Amino acid sequence: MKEKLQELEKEALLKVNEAKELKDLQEVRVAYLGKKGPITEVLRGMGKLSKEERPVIGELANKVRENIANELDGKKSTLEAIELEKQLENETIDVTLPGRPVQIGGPHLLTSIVGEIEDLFIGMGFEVREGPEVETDYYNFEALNLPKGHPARDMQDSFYITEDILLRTHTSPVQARTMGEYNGEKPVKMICPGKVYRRDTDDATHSHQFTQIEGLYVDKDVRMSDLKGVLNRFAKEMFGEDREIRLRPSFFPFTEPSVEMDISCKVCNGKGCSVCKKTGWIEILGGGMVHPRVLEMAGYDPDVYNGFAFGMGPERIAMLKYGVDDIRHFYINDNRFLKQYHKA
Ligand code: 2U9
Repeated sequence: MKEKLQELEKEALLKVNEAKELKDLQEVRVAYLGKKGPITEVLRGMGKLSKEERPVIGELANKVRENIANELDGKKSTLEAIELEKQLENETIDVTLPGRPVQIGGPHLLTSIVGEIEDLFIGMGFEVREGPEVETDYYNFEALNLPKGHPARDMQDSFYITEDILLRTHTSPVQARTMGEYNGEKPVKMICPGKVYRRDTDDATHSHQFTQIEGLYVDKDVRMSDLKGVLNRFAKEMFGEDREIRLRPSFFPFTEPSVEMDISCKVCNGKGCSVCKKTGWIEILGGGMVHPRVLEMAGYDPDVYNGFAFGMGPERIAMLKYGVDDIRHFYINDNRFLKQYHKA
């Protein structure tokens, strides 16, 4: 019995020594120290031993058991340390790997165009002014020679908030407010960019909300030729020095005389193509000499002061400049469209 126990101990310690993984150790533990293991069996069979043998074998069996358990625990710690080492090695982060590319944003095409137009007019001495998008009927219509019942009010179906308050249909009220602020005493030379609202059904060329940039120059002795000179410079800076402009007579309630301005078509160079509808010219903005009644209502004496005004839609300018075929591209915010216009 003594030899058997010593043999079992030797055998078990050898297996512990050979174990390569934690699961091997567990197998050894179950095989030698488990309830059905040989040492337990020896202890169970103690009753059959003589009185003298019993304590000797009992002590030895416990010792063997303890030795194997100690070895198992020692080896377990070693294997666990090796496993942890391996795991740390596998999970190491290679800080020298290149990072994932980050999508870089950029200004919206409309923001860029508005900024470009602003810069051009600032260069010609205009100041940039902004005003409220929620306007009074007075500043949006009345002060611009559009009294109640004027047919042009029907042309501009508007978003009314109350009978007297609406979302502005153009940026002209900002100019009317500025003239009022200057009190008819000093010249006005300004542009006003901003959002405007009209009750239109959205399609490729209409949007219920769009952008306008309007300009106003009020001073003593302002002439139509000043308007033509400023707009000619704008057109050439914006679309290229090789573009020509032409003014056609038109009508706006707030300007008299009124004009519309065309630029020569870049696609066909004035010969006529589908872009310019075979005319060789493309309409880009409207303008005229400020109506004396508008000057008067804002506190400027029309016998002393006069002025020119103009208005344009930056979406249309961008569409012509970059060949964008649908105004809704500006508002859908599809990054595949927008990122084409991000400058590097
Ligand atoms: C005041 C006096 C006169 C602003 C003007 C236009 C002509 C014009 C449109 C072009 C396309 C706007 O974007 S658009 O829909 N505008 O043609 N705007 S004259 O005249 C003013 C403004 C303010 C006090």
